[in-house]
Amino acid sequence: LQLVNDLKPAIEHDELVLFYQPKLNLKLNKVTHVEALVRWQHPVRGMIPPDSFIPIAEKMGQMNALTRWVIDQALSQYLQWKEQGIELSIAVNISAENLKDDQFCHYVLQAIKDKQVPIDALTLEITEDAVVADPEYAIKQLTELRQQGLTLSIDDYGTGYSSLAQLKQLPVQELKIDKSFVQNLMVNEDDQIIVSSTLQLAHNLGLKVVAEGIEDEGSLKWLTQRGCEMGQGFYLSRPIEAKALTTWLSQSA
Ligand code: G
Ligand code: G
Ligand code: NA
Ligand code: MN
Repeated sequence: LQLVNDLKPAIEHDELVLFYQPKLNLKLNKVTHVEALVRWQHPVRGMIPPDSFIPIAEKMGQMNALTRWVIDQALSQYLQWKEQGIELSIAVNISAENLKDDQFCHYVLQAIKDKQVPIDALTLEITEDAVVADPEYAIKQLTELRQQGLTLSIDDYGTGYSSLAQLKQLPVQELKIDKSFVQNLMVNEDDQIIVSSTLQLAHNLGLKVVAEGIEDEGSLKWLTQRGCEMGQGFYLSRPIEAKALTTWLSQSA
């Protein structure tokens, strides 16, 4: 709790930093997207992972400030990469509180306009549970963002409590299969069945699929062979700082 009393000053004092994890386009074998993941470089406690402060920030009503910072930062990074000739679309994680904020849509669209980035510079990753909190209002906001051309993605698919009926109403283009089904893909037959079925379901609904939690070459091949569009995981790269990602890209090209 004491930590979170520090979060607003932490934003002001530039103690937060975004790490980026590549999302590999499995058809092109090319990194076209990255996911932004926040870390807190605390002056005393050192690097604090998001699991240690995001859940508390949610409870303390600080996620709107945090997400706004993340979006601004991500769009600036998009422009920096673009200047270096690197085109990377950036995915940002959205929480339940953001979808309840009646200024959320406006903020996102205005940020895109102010920074003069194309609408596909940004993808929003939304967990099923973020929508479940207030589905009607969440769907209203997401529909508005979709109508403006933003790419929306369902995160951690398969771990939430939403029904297929609710999922059907979400105006999303992408589904991320949760890492818990992917991490042990090569040794767990049930996971293979779940992932194959999810790929079919998603494709039949016209959604692209991202598999997260790819930890070995076998899983990467298995997913590529079955038409999974994108892959993300420690086997490819951990989340790393922007500079390190630039280097990683030039070495893996
Ligand atoms: O990066 P890491 O794997 O440690 O992230 C742990 C959790 O924190 C994940 O569930 C991730 O979605 C969440 N997380 C990381 N950055 C953000 C962020 O900017 N906003 C939100 N809402 N969640 C984030
Ligand atoms: O909840 P969300 O999907 O946004 O969380 C992403 C989290 O998953 C990040 O904390 C990231 O560090 C973690 N992650 C990404 N790839 C892998 C992986 O291959 N294995 C494991 N165990 N975690 C991963
Ligand atoms: Na995510
Ligand atoms: Mn996820």
